[in-house]
Amino acid sequence: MSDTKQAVKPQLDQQPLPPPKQYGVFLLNDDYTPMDFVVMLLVDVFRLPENLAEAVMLQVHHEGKGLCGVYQKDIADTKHQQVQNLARQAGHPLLCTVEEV
Ligand code: NFA
Repeated sequence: MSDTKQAVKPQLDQQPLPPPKQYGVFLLNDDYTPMDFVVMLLVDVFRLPENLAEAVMLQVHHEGKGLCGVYQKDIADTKHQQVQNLARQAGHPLLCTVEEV
């Protein structure tokens, strides 16, 4: 039986892939979502430590918008969906956006 295995050619001439695009997930302020709920989301969804979660929540509250985390597209979209699902289940109008950064 002949050996049909092909030699694997090392592709040393190929350029490395460009780094994947990065997407920020931002929270937007509103007048109704409780501060404690926003802090809980930042800890549970974005894995921020409590003190940083509080700082991001206050930034959103005072400045209208704040960055929660930066991810590749599929992960950013999942975080966005988790935020919207948890907010709607709890009856809060909290909004979040995904933007290339
Ligand atoms: N502005 C909201 C309040 O006063 C708190 C809030 C913070 C909402 C961050 C949304 C995002 N209850």
